[in-house]
Amino acid sequence: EGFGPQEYTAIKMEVAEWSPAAKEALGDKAGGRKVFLVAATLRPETMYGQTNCFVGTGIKYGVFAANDSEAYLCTLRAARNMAYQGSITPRGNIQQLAEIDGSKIVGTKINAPFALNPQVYVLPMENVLATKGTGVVTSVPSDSPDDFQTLTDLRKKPEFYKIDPAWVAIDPVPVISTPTYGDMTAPAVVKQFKIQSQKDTKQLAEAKEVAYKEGFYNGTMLIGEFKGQSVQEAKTKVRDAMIKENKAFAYAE
Ligand code: A2H
Repeated sequence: EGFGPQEYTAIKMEVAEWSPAAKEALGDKAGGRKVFLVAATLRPETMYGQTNCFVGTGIKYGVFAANDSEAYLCTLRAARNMAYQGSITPRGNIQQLAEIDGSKIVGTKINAPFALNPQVYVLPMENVLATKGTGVVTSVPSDSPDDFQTLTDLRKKPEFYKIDPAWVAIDPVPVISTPTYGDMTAPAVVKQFKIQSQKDTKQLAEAKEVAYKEGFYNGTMLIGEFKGQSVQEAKTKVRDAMIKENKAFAYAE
């Protein structure tokens, strides 16, 4: 990791239908506000390929008022950063409406902005860090080795992970083409590194580095408004378009 702040794009994924456990835990605490799961990403240009979203089952999340009509679900740590950065109003002030365990959010259906599959499910991921980003990770298995391997694990053992197989039904979507790995960079790199499960964290870290560099320096968009353009060109354009449509905002830490 480099020095200085990391610049993320915070993706706003509106809750379409809460899981029964989340519904019970939250009641009407959001006060009629629309609630969004907020995911921090370094790859906004891949959002066309979201197939689900991940939370950590051992992580505590909060629902925070963003303004009078919207609330954000993320970690308390992230909400504090958002408040200092002015993405939660009034600036510097956080109002926590509810607290909820990650395990209860699993199974919630959300709207994934810009995605080819506009509604996706929240699933558990073992390697979500409470100390990074918002604690919510949007999943793009075509381009993220971590996301692809976690989806693979969940599909193999749905009972073990306490999920409904219907929640992992969406297949990876080709978003970016790379000269070395083709239209599905993450699955190809996971195979190359012989990764077997999301517990192979060391190989996954290497795979992540390889896939990230290949996509960023050599990738071409296969989908969306900037189809045919290089990833380097498209990245900021997709980000700006999402922010303009109020589907995302800048987040740094
Ligand atoms: B990225 P860095 Cl397609 N715990 O978004 C674990 N991982 C987290 C996280 C957390 N709390 N918060 C964010 N992340 C993930 C897309 C993506 C990402 C693709 C390819 C690579 C990639 C879709 N998931 O990241 O440690 C998020 O996944 C590889 C760099 O700050 C976020 O971007 O460098 C990335 O890790 C941030 O990782």
